[in-house]
Amino acid sequence: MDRESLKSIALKLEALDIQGTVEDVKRALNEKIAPFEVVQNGLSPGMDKIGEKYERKEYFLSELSLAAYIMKGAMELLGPRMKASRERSLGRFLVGTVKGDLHDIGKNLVSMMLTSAGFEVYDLGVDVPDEKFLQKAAEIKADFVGMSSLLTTTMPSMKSVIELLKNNGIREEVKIFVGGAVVTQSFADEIGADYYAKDAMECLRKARNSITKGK
Ligand code: B1M
Repeated sequence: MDRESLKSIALKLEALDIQGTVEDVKRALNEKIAPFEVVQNGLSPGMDKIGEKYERKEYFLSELSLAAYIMKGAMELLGPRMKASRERSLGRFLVGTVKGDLHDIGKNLVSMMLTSAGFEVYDLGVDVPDEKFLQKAAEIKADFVGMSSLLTTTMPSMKSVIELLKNNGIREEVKIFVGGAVVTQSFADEIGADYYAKDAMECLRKARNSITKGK
């Protein structure tokens, strides 16, 4: 039953059915499917199909935008269900999408998951200049700096942010996380990030583990 509900969400999103996607997400929540499951196994596969159709020129920028609009509406339903209250912060987690990149759905999901688990999240938004990461990390005394990139062309900014943190003496004070559709473990290793996470759940798990383990 769960699998069918999630498949239906993916198909409705792929078909850009606004009403249908929202209704299916509501139904899945009523069926007590975990919000993260809804994203991971319902909305995300739907988004992947949209990306594939865009590559085959069956969908264009207007369809990508509509898909993002539907996804954001669905996330508004899911967000409140992810919230949990914690008395103590697990650490200050600065997060943003790197310069030149406007994709924020995955980054917002990462923020939501971390917040609900008890991290104090500072979200810089999208198209964040390298210097802004540095300035905010210093200002809030961040424990974690997380960068998201969805475009091959914006990945190099992750490296330049790390260099900037290094040159300003705060690289060793923070744990650096990178992620996003185009990012890989080997890229993370190459640029000297501490952690790569393939999805928001893995980001949360690695951030939590790093607290007990150190770096
Ligand atoms: Co664009 N786009 N887009 N797009 N878009 C992609 C990324 C693309 C793969 C589509 C394709 O061609 N198949 C392609 C990039 C190709 C590449 O560089 N290799 C692409 C392109 C080319 C573009 C434009 C250049 C198109 C154009 O203008 N001609 C343009 C660029 C604009 C810009 O940023 N400067 C563009 C624009 C857009 C929209 C604005 C229309 C819209 C984004 C709206 C928004 O985000 N507010 C959009 C969308 C929706 C997509 C696709 C279809 C879906 C992305 C998404 O939201 N996925 C995407 C295709 C795809 O990825 N399959 C595509 C769902 C989301 C939950 O997944 O963001 O990957 P994701 O996040 C995951 C993980 O990656 C991870 O956790 C999340 C899951 O739990 N994660 C992290 C993400 N950040 C993390 C950070 C972490 C850890 C994990 O640590 C800090």
